[in-house]
Amino acid sequence: MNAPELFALAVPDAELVRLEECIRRVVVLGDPFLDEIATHLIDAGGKRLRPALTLAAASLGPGPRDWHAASDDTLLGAVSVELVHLASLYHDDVMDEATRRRNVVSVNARWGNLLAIVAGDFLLARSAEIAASLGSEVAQLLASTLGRLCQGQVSDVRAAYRVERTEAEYFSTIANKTGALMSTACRIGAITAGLPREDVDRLTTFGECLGMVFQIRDDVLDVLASEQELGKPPGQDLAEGIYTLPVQRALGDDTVGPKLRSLLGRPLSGSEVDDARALVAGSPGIAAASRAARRYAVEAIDAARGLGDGPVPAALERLGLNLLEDLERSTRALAS
Ligand code: GRG
Repeated sequence: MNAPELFALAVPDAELVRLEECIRRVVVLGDPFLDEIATHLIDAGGKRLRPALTLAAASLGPGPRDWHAASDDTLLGAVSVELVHLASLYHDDVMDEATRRRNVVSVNARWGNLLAIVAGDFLLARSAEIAASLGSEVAQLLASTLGRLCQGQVSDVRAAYRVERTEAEYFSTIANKTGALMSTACRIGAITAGLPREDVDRLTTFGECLGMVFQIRDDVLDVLASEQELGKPPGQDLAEGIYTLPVQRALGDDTVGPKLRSLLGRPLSGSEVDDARALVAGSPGIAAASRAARRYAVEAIDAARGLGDGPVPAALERLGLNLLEDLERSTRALAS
């Protein structure tokens, strides 16, 4: 399954067009230089998974649980979520000295770190302004989510090259880095559509658990996938000393652990990254990470089922299943 199919939520095309128009309208203020930097990654594409979650959640308002046109508030909520995500990518690429993002040159590589950071701040500012127009609950939610993103990023930086990083630390970091914004994307859709509180909470749980599955899958793919599949060199986490769940489990394995431990804990050369990837790929760490993802996927799917019958709950459930099945397929392919 390719990426668009894997992540497809079946948002109607007309809604996706409205979303794209709204993102650009909010960001383009008429200064050609700033406009170009601020729209660089928007034009480069991306899955738009988070705003799609907002639109899906809002479609669960009164009436059949099918797709319908989002209100202006929901659309702005979806845009504010995507802008926080974009800003985090601008800043993350500066921190990682990344050269590519969304299959184009990264903002920092093209315009330098200073402009990449300030342009990221600009996107955040636009997001905050929109969020404020949607009321204090949405504004507060987005601000606390931003705080969680920063907490997640700081804990990743602090964990660099620490082979003794605990699994509890790993789970809390990915919940903050990835679970938080997916959860908020769903919650903002639910709030702006005036859903009953129990559905707001179900959608929040769905987004948080989906984010966990998404990130564990990402971390497994960093070990297993090729550069062509990833669109960036594999093993980047290992190279940067970020030891994710499959690596942690491999470190705890009696057969592979000692050899892996002797490699890690310091920056690695290209061939050492390949050696470390091969050790983790040949360890029980991949299957263990896949089992952990399954637990979160089951929780996400349960939450989606609690949202009743209809195309939109079914699409949410399918998304959770797709991510899990894709991860389990990679794990099985390795074993065979
Ligand atoms: C300035 C908002 C802000 C935050 C500062 C840099 C930082 C703190 C946080 C970064 C957190 C981070 C990079 C988390 C990873 C998120 C992630 C899974 C990105 C990839 O998401 P996709 O695959 O990307 O949905 P596309 O390009 O498809 O949108």
